[in-house]
Amino acid sequence: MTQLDEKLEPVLDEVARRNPGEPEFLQAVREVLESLGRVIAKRPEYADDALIERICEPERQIIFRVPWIDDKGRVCINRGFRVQFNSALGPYKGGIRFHPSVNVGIIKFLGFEQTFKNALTGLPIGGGKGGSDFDPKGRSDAEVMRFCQSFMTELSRHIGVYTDVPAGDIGVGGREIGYMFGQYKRLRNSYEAGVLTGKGLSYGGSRARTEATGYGNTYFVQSMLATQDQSFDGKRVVVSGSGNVAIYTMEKVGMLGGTVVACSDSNGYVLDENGIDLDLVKEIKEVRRERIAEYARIKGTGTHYIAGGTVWDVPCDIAMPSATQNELTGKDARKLVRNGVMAVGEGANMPSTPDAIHIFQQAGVMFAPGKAANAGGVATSALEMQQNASRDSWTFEQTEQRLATIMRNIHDTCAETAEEYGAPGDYVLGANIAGFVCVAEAMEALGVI
Ligand code: NDP
Ligand code: 2IT
Repeated sequence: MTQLDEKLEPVLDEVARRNPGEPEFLQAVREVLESLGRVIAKRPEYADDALIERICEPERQIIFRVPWIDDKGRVCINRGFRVQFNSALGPYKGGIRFHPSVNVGIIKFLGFEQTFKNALTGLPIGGGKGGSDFDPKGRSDAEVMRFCQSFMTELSRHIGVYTDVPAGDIGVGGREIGYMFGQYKRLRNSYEAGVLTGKGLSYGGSRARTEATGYGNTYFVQSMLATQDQSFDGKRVVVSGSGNVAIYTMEKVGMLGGTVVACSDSNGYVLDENGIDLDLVKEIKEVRRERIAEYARIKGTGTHYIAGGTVWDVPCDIAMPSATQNELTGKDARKLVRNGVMAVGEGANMPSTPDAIHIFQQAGVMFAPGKAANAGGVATSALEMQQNASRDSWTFEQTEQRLATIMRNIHDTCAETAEEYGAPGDYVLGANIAGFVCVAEAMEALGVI
């Protein structure tokens, strides 16, 4: 594992002291700090004025009560969060996650990652993240609506077109964004379309935003493969998850000639050697909101559902983790390497454990870290903000073209930065340094903030 520069050890110690019981946040900070040793060796001024310490401290953290009433008339309580991490480059920008595992440490790690990811897009957006420990599974549309309205009643005090612009993440898709936008509009008596992104096309959403994260990750991996004269054509691909990011990763991989043979949800995975039938996955997940086990039940012979298993047991050329943090462990990485994996593209945020990343890099597997590879979602959110600000609406082709160019630029920036700092091919280092330098330069220019 990369060693931490001794000048940065006290920074990490202080972050650990200040944020007890938040292992995911510490994991994300440690990974970035491990990359920064090379930066402060080259440009010592970045270690001045507690700049790195300031970057590790969120600008503002909001925690609130979300009371709501279920279909049986019972009062339920959840906890809501918004961590406004860094606004040096633009208004805070980042998704909202509804999942029972959400706590302040999870939201903080996501906000920290988001800050550098957003910088890498080259667009004027700061970093933030929000969410709740609300579990939408098994809830009726009416319950989800009442929850979203209550959540937004408090959140609306803290967001705005020029302040903070949330979007979706795990458990928050088009339905939830619609309910939240509806409530925001009522509370403000003002149609501020640009306050949320990921909106429906009928009320100010952008074409290609739904597809953007999965398509973007696939474009990133395509660029990475091209550096070794490889492509998706004829490759066997495994994708974890079967939500927004996973579905549109599978779609673009198929368009580029790859075959996705397995995908999953939190209960298990399905294997289909003929290639996953994406229309069926969309029907199960986007329309019926059912479990992936249904896939094998409907398809029958030739498909397998493995309850409780890990999708990383399936041999593949390319792995694209698209579910959640720390879903791909050192053990999984060793298995993938043994099975001949050549590239990994992280659609999810921090899905590979530090151990797993180390194993991939040591084995010479091309590795695309989430904060670069999944930036297409937030980049297209920024394009949605542009369209809302100019009261315009672009075609799918135009928007996807912008996304493809942005992803190519992020790839090239990460590759060139890794090269410049003496670690060619290390996209983790390239992404961390390039993202950091952007944020650090803006913060220096703005004085002690
Ligand atoms: P969705 O809610 O649409 O899908 C999430 C998928 O991951 C589901 O299949 C879900 O299974 C699975 N999953 C979630 N949590 C767990 C868990 N604890 N253990 C096992 N499986 C789990 O979310 P998205 O597709 O939007 O997000 C997926 C990942 O991509 C997240 O890490 C998110 O932060 C990241 N991301 C999302 C972006 C976006 O634009 N949406 C942009 C950039 C990154 P189940 O239904 O069983 O829970
Ligand atoms: O993690 C992410 O980048 C997202 N969930 C998307 C954020 C956004 O503002 O579009």
